[in-house]
Amino acid sequence: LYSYFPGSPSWPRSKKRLTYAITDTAATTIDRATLSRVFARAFARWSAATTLNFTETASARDADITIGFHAGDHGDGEAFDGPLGTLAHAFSPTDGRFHLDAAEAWVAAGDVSRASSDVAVDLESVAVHEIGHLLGLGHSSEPGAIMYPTITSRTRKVDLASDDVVGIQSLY
Ligand code: TQI
Ligand code: CA
Ligand code: ZN
Ligand code: ZN
Repeated sequence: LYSYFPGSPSWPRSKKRLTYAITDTAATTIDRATLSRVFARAFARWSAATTLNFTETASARDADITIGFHAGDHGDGEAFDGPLGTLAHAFSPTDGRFHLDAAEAWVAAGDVSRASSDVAVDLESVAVHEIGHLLGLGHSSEPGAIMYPTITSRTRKVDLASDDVVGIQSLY
């Protein structure tokens, strides 16, 4: 079963268009075009299940959601920890911050199960989960759900389960 954050915060129900900016990329070797494509695909999973729309914008100042790669202590009290452990974190609505651990062996294209690194992590899978948090979903007790709080390294999991869909549709 899905859950929400305490108090069930959400983006305003009248606001159907949310914008995002990919702002801090200095700490990753993944190129900009690839990042744009992967995050667009991750947002599309959620827009397909809701009346929400997501558009990338170049300006962080105008963006509802900001996405960036950070290493170690990056000033928000939630330090990253090197390969594996915490992969990424996102804050509840309407904060909009989504941070990824720059130390992960991110796989942005191709088959993560065949990656050369045994600590490889699929970027799109983590993005789909963190966008769930950005929109207001907490964790699910359903092992098949995107919002289930465990992912195996070298695994791709990007399809919303009906539990995720019912959860997000009940919030928006
Ligand atoms: N990051 C945790 C997560 O996103 C951070 C976190 C813990 C959190 N509790 C939270 C965020 C409550 C919001 C609300 O769950 S993580 C997974 C999963 C992580 C974990 O790096 O451990 C995924 C990132 F669910 F598979 F375990 C992505 Cl998909
Ligand atoms: Ca980590
Ligand atoms: Zn952070
Ligand atoms: Zn989570």
